[in-house]
Amino acid sequence: MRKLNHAGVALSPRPSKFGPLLFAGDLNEGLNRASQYGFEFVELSIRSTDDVNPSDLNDRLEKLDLKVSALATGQACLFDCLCVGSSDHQKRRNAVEHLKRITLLAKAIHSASVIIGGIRGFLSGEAEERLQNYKNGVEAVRECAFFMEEQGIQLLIEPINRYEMNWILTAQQGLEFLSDVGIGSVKLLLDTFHMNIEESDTLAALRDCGDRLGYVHFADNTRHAPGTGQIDFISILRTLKSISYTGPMVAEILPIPDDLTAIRYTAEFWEKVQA
Ligand code: LER
Ligand code: MN
Repeated sequence: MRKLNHAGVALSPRPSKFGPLLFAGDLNEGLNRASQYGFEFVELSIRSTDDVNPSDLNDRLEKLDLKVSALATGQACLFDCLCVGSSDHQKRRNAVEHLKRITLLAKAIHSASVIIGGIRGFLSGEAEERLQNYKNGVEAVRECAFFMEEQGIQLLIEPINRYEMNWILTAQQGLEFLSDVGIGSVKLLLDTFHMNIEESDTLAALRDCGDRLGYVHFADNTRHAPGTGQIDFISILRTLKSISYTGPMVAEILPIPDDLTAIRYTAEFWEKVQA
């Protein structure tokens, strides 16, 4: 099997009720299979910094010729109330401190980036109150971005669809948020599953991001392996090429029909489109 350059799969070291993660609770199996199929990257969805042992993981990664493309952080908001958009000052502080610990973990396992997606949580309130909560969220992310910049870790902001989140749903809103944060190194992560719900023109949204796009999640409209549904990935790949995108392309998909078949379908998709 040849190396699937730039391609990766999203895994979770612990079992998780958050669905689109392969081999959740069996990291070793996930790493073995990712390596067997030739993926360059794994992304790890981390609920707590205790989820992995950095030195053991570094050994495994080296043996299996894998790199960690990013640490995803949403589980901490979903399950532990550590949410960046919280209206409660102390809860926001806890989320920021948690993200700083995750940043140090990223550094220890040579992960290039940390994702702020689901960890934003919901913005509460109407009008002025909501605007204040948004501004507090911007401040919290700016503090994380400064810290990550100092540590040499890329911060990625992921727009997420309306059924899971109520702020930063589209690429355009993501770009506005980046300009509110005002730190040039922060980039966007776009997820084809969310884009299929929120964008009126996915290809134009990718083009509008240009070099502010730092990472892409690949999943089909069903959130199954890319290539198994209705999304036109050939046009997406062509558009990514046209904006000179060379970053990670990570399948964040449901383990359907099962983990092994889902990772195999993903590898077959990349074999086909890279042929
Ligand atoms: C995370 O990458 C994601 O895509 C979201 O669905 C998280 O809630
Ligand atoms: Mn995603």
